[in-house]
Amino acid sequence: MSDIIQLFKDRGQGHVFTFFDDLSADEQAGLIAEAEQIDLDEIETLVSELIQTKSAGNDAIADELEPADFIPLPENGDPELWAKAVKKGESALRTGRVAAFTVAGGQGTRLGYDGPKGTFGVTPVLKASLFQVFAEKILASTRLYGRPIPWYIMTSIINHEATVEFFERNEYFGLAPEKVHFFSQGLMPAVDADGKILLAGKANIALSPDGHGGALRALVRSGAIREMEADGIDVLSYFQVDNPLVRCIDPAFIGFHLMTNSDLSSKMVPKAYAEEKVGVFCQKNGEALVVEYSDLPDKLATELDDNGDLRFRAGSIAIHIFNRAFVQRLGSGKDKSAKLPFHLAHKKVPFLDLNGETQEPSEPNAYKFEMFVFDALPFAANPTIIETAREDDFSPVKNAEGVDSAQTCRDDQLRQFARWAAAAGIDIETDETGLPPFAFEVSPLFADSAERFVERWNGLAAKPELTNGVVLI
Ligand code: UD2
Repeated sequence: MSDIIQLFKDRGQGHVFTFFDDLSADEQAGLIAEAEQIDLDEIETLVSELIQTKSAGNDAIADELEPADFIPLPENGDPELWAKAVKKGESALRTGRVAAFTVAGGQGTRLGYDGPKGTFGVTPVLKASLFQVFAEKILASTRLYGRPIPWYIMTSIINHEATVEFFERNEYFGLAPEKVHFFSQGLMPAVDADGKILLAGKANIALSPDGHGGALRALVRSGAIREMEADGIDVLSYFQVDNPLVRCIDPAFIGFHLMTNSDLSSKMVPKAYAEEKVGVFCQKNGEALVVEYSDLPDKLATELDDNGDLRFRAGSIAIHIFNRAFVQRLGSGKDKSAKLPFHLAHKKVPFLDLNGETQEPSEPNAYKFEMFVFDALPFAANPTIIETAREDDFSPVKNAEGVDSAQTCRDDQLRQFARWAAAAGIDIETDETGLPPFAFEVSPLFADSAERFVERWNGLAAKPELTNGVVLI
């Protein structure tokens, strides 16, 4: 018997091999390979610490939390400091120190879209995909600063092949293919309430991605970090696949990160309302951390300060800059004192029972374990948080309808294009929210900021009329 089967039996997980003798040689090898990826010590610890121990409850942390400090926008703070940051960031870009990094391994279940989320069409006229928008922003920065900006994309077993195929089919949207790197994130098994690992089929364990926090170890395991080191890259600009408004490459943000010698920098926006589904930047015993919305006690989420603003208002919009050496330290797992914790998710997971029958549970039956990338914050030296304007950095597509949907994101893109047009003196009538009455589009290759738009527009010999369906490329 294979050692791994014996090991699973000894650790009370032998049922994973119940149907082993019915499998073909290939299937047996596949199941063994899946089992070998699982760290049974880790699973045992997680089951005893997260499932079998009752948590102390949210209110226990409430007394220790303080709002985190952040650098306000220039109009609320120090414009000279921002100008210095922009210069510093631009210089890092001109010397080729920066890579872009997108986490795109999630399942995107809420959107109800069948395919990698990055392939979802989001722009108002062309319905260009999220990946295309990011690619063009990166290409625009590459042209502006005269140095290639490598792009690392983390996928998962669910969407890796389809993602790579999408880029190939679209000729990498004009980027140099050798500068676009894909790697798959790690997996964790789902377990039942007794900590037993679930089977997805006779030859498969119920495995799912290990959360975006898995990015740190995946960056190390895949060799990406070593490659960056060889290329002289030490700044990783991190963003999620669901947010086409993000400034993928933001010189001011990069500059602040470098000026403060930070291991991990983050952007915040003031929360729009107390229940908004974003994590909140806090401090505990002098250390910065993000408390996820579901973990923030209600009394803190709704507390007001003396000005009548939310006291805990620094919303995390999942835009960060990582220092390469910091990723290496956390992702290699060598520093035992700096390990991302796992979070528990109680979910409905279809599984094969021990009679070989597939069960489709109607209630949550299983626990999944996920790491969150922002849990790296307490381990970071000089964590820096800067404010950003929501309308220029954040409008995610998460849901099929309602808030954070394709519709709200389309409207936010249109408002941005209309603001840029207004900055160039173009007269477009908008409603009171800034939304124009027709759809037009500005490709990032034409302009990816108001300043750039004005410059490009003024340089056009023949200026088109901005009407319905017009696209500036
Ligand atoms: C995330 C943040 C939330 C806020 C919000 C902003 C968490 C837990 N919460 O909420 O605080 O910042 O975003 O939009 O992150 N992903 C992977 N692998 C995985 C899981 C997720 O790559 O195993 C990627 C996924 O493809 C997406 C991103 O991580 O790009 C966010 O995942 P999500 O949609 O689960 O996060 P959400 O909306 O709960």
